[in-house]
Amino acid sequence: MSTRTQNFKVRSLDLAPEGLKKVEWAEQHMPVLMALRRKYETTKPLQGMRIAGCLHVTKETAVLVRTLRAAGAEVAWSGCNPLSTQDDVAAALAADGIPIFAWRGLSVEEFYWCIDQTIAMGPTLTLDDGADLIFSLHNRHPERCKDVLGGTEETTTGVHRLRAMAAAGALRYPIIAVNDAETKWDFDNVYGTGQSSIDGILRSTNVLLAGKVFVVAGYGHCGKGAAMRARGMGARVLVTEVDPIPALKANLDGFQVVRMDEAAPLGDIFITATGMKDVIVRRHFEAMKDGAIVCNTGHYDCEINLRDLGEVAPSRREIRPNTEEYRLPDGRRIFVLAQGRLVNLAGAEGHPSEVMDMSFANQFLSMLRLAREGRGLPVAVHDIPVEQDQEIAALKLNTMGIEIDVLTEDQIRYRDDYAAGT
Ligand code: 3DD
Repeated sequence: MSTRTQNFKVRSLDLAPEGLKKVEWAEQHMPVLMALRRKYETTKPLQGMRIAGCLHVTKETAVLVRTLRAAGAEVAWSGCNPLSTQDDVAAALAADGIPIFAWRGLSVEEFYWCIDQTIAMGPTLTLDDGADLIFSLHNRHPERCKDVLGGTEETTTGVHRLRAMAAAGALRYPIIAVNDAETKWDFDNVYGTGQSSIDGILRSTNVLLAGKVFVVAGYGHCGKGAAMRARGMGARVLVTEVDPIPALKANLDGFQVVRMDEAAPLGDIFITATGMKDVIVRRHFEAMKDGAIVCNTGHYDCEINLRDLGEVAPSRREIRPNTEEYRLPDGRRIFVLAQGRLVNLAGAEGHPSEVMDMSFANQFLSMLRLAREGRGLPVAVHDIPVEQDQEIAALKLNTMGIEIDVLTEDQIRYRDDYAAGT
């Protein structure tokens, strides 16, 4: 049972000491966010702000929460996925006085109850990953929206939904699309997902990747990362797509592009990274070889149709933590990781701290921007300013001790001289 006290609900406070050590480890690998914490902990520009956050409770998120609080904000937190909360980290935040409502394995009803506890705090800013918090505010607590200066969104699926919401005229406050920052999208989604998805598969199965046929559904930033790292481990990678442009990119990156119907009988390991539902369905399961491993690294658990699998494979059992064996009538076994939820967070610890450092620097700076100018921003989905991307990338390079060249005045004149000719 979880521990319920007046202002948090976590698995058990006893886990706090272990969680604190994880957070300290992450702080050592997030130099950009720590530099921003030192820069703003005196002036406290978020003083008076109440931030409701709904984002995977990991050691990296704890560093973000502590940085927001150091900048003066009151912060209340829930997880954005029923299986991704690291219970010891949640306990460390609770022990540190953060109103946090999150534990691994909560039900869907409890998931929304946790979000509601953070809404009850009366947020003036929201920080979301998958738009469940924003959607809950708009749909179930619309009276609270008038007090919200603005919000941010961390992931591709969330930004897509919020752009649709804005287009439908249903959005009630401005949103900054943190996911679409170059220093997030091109790093967290590619290098983070690439490493953490393989990490989740290996922690759940410990299978050898070398020589295996590794099927990646979706060649967006996340799928590209997973394909790149699986190839690096010696797997033979097949890519499936519905969009001709990423399909072409995959082909020119040296991956064989096929339809899922062709991949189904060939694959040893399948990972979905599409953001779309029903990517792997009944007919694919029926065609798979004995021992096929299926997992997902997209935000929601709709990409692998487990209802279909349950119908063709009525017998199932947990054969390893995070690994369920579905047995078909003819004896073939299909293994599903993390109940079809994002395998990198539900099966491992999510992306490494070094890439989350930049994602969360974007979150932090976007919170500052909304606190300063949220009221004046149009109710729409906004990109982060290019200067912010440049600032974060330069800060990151600096922490790595990497120096780059600088354009001379003459070169800048040349670049902007449209009459320069050949
Ligand atoms: N996400 C992946 N790893 C994470 C970590 N270590 N902490 C917090 C969140 C983490 C999810 C993000 O990559 C988010 O950008 C997404 O879902 O796209």
